[in-house]
Amino acid sequence: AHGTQERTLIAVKPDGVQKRLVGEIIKRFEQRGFKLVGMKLLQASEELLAKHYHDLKTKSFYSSLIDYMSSGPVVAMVWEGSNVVKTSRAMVGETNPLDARPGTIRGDFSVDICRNVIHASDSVDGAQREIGLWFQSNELVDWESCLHSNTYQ
Ligand code: DGI
Repeated sequence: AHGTQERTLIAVKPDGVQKRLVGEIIKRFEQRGFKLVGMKLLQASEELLAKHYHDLKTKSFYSSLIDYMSSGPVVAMVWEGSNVVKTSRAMVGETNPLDARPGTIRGDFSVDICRNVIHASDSVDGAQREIGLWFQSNELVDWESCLHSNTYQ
């Protein structure tokens, strides 16, 4: 149960907050057995979003993406566990909700690529970079799980 511990950045996007999906999303990560080590509700600045999405700066949809992501509050979280980066991408589903399978978060709660409910880091290195953008180190809490079974990470 205690393999290599990874961390990932999960963010409930403004449409996810508006659709009251914060609790549902937290529930899925808790039930999967991951450990919550950081969480906050914030209005993301354009400066933060520009850093977060720097890869996409040349894309045609970039400015609408920044407008959407800054249109309302986001819930940013850091989840920890073995293989959490890859597993959370599987839980989230494909970028385009039309390709996301039922049972995934995007496949269950969205239909539009411009409002796809949730962000999840796509690599261990990317996660580290993103966590550094969204959180100060003193906002992350290291706590020991007292449930030492195979159920919890
Ligand atoms: O890691 P993902 O969020 O699954 O995907 P990504 O990092 O390639 O893109 C970041 C976000 O940008 C994505 O969640 C939605 C938006 N996006 C990506 N590709 C397109 C897009 N938006 C539009 N309108 N069209 C796209 O082709």
